[in-house]
Amino acid sequence: MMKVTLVEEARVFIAECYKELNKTSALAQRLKQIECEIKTTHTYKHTEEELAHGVKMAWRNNNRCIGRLFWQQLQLIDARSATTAVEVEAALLHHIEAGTNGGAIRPTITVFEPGRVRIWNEQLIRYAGYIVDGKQIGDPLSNDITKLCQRLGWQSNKTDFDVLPLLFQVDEHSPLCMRDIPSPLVKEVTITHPDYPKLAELSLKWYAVPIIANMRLSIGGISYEACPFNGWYMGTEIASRNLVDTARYNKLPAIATALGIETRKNRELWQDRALLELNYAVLDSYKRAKVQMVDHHTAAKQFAQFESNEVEAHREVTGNWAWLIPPMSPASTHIFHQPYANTTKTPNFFYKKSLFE
Ligand code: HEM
Ligand code: NRG
Repeated sequence: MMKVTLVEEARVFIAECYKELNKTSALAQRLKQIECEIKTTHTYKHTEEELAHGVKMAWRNNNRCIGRLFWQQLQLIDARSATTAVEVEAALLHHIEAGTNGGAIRPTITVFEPGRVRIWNEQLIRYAGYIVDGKQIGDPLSNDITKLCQRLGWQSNKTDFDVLPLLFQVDEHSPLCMRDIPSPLVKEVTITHPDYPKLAELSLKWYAVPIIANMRLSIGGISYEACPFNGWYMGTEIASRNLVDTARYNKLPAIATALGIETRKNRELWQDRALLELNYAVLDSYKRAKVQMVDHHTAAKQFAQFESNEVEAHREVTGNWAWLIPPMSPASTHIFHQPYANTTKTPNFFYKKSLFE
């Protein structure tokens, strides 16, 4: 396959972007200027307006995301001028605060200059994981980064829910910076069930806002390697996966016991009954705590609205079926009953090589 050049990728993005922004009259001049800039510097810089729209397109194009109805609401924080550890830390803490917004979560993305900042955290807020005396404590997904933090001098109480520090470099040659997140910035929700007080005795909780920090954002041939972004949670992410997967918190048997459900026979559906009540408890707990969260039925309805909006806008809806169906009662949503073209449009978010390998 012939290599697509930066100029070509820039051309395609800028043309689409300016069309969507009703700025086609400025297109020719901007393209000429970008071509000049690439000739002399081998790269080009997006204007803030291009970046603000490019990040929205990237969200809109992500095949795995069921939350895309709200793509136009994404707030950009342009942190391309952050170059020192103090500035990067301030930008990350500001994102946590602005995105959380006291529980009225704002979909937010912070974009750092390409090829500079490296964030080691998978999400800005994540619980640590340890193996102590052969027993797992906390989130097993975090065992590697937790070990690294400990090697760098991080001390913790070794509970199931220790919030990891921020871990980043200002560029690839700089030392790792490790900074605790001030706890007032970390909103958390304790999980209770209105009808089963015993569930509270498991002391389960989760943080309010998922802020994914380990993906790469590609816009018009430019790769933004540090671009933490957040929306709000769909209940199943926590109640059908994080607290339940055997490779995560693995709490289903304990939950069934707390609910007084017998766990001996598969065909009595104890797993399904426990999952249902945990999902109910998580949604109810976030509601009581006034932290925004969507249930999977509402999210699927919102996604249906997104699909019809896209048809209206004459854009093809692409999707990854296996990721779009919720992990609970998938066949109760329309998504289950139709296929999606899993082709990749850009701008988009991509995985990058793990920094731990
Ligand atoms: C994936 C929901 C906002 C980008 C997902 C997933 C869910 C979801 C349920 C699947 C996650 C999983 O199974 O682990 C939502 C909801 C949002 C939202 C309810 C509320 C506003 C956003 C925003 C962005 C975004 C603001 C980016 C600007 C993505 C991406 C993935 C994803 C890139 C795929 C992650 C991966 O490949 O690992 N979303 N999302 N989402 N979402 Fe969203
Ligand atoms: N399942 C992960 C989060 C993945 C993205 N989900 C969102 N994204 N809701 C978890 O922590 O459970 N978002 O940007 O809101």
